[in-house]
Amino acid sequence: MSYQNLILTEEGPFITVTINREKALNALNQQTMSDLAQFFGEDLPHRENVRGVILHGAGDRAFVAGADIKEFTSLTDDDGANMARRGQAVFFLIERSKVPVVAVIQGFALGGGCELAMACHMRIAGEKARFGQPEVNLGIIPGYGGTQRLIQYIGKSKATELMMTGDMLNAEEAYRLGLVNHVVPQGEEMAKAKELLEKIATKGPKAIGKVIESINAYYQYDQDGFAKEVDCFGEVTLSEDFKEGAQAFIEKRPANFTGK
Ligand code: CO8
Repeated sequence: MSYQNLILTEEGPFITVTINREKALNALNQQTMSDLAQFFGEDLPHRENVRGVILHGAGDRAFVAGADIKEFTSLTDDDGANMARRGQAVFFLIERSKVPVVAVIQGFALGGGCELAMACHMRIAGEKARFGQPEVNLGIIPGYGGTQRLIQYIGKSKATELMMTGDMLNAEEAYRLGLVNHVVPQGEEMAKAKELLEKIATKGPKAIGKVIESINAYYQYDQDGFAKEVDCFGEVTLSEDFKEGAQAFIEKRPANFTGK
């Protein structure tokens, strides 16, 4: 299979998937989302000998700086909810993968990037990593599962604060709150991820798949939150504030929100 925005590097039983949009800080445009859906939905399930996947972003400035804001300006009325629904479906493919997926985070993991990292089974952060859900700066909310998964990882109080302020966590704070599994010096992220996956690869692959399935079941007791997020996301993408927020980002100026 071929991918426009992903680079696959195979090394023994492991595949490293690089999101390759360095100039846009690896922002998730629709092509990249399609590539991720193709890899995790169609390609990976047929590779029986794969024992782990590392997901990271090209360069050292960002894992992923969010959904591609430049694509937002052409959204039509129904697009917001549909994009959120489709994006959640892609991230469910990752979360439900039978082989472990480890996110390696260097630099920014913001918005959809933080949501992508949270859909992976584990996260290794470099010491300069930054995490956040800054969607409110654009007049929208997280739409790729962030309102649900951030609470699962760090608890409701801090998740609420982060999603309302758009503030970022540094790597140590993210570790202390339980968002990441390990923080390592810059340049050692990949080695740590490989070390982790090599250890897991010595265990029974079927058992690892069932660990993932069972852990995911813990969070399926109420999927209404995800549906609610889709509805809310659809609503905010219809607002004037959102148009203003996206335009202000592109024009590199502060947004002038009116609450409409
Ligand atoms: N989308 C598109 N382009 C981006 C994005 C993005 N999310 N982030 C950065 N870029 C681009 C910049 O526009 C810039 O491009 P150019 O050189 O052509 O102007 C390039 O990447 C480098 O960025 P900066 O010059 O801004 O780099 P800085 O080091 O000054 O700042 C930041 C880095 C802080 C990461 C800054 O770029 C930033 O704030 N980015 C936006 C972060 C953000 O708001 N992310 C959330 C987006 S919304 C989202 O993810 C919603 C998810 C759910 C979507 C549901 C379906 C629609």
